[in-house]
Amino acid sequence: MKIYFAGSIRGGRNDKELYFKLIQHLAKYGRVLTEHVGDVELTDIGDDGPSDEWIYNRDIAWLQEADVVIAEVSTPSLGVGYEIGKAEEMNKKVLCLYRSYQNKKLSAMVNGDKNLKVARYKTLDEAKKHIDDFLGSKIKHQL
Ligand code: 6IA
Repeated sequence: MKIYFAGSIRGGRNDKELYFKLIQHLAKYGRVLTEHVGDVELTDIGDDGPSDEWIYNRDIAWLQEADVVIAEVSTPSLGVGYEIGKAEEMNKKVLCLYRSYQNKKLSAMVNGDKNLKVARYKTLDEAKKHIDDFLGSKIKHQL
């Protein structure tokens, strides 16, 4: 299974360790195409590629290639929101993981979209359980 993990880069890197741990868990299910999102050395400047256009084209190609998309949406990110919209357009199954804190509400454009699976969690173990339920059902669905 090819997995596209989306998480904030220029939107802010506060959750980078969490992304790293989620990606480690996802790797048990298949190949995570976007491992760099969990790179703890990566800052919110976020440019290693030749240009933003190159990064965009590579990420869209990976989205197309992916079987599922897992987006961590607790740190608001334009890029992650864009990727979720694109993935939906491509008819991909999308799981959005949201850690509610400080009474901050998730964007209505994600929370209100019935084509997305939005899962709330507080602990890493809860987030992993959501992933297991989502990918477990995806595997069964394919059989
Ligand atoms: O608006 P943001 O930067 O927060 O958007 C983050 C999302 O866009 C992530 O889910 C990524 O898939 C994608 N993205 C944004 N910047 C990059 C990037 N920069 N490389 C790959 N995907 C990106 C280069 C960083 C590099 C060290 C790998």
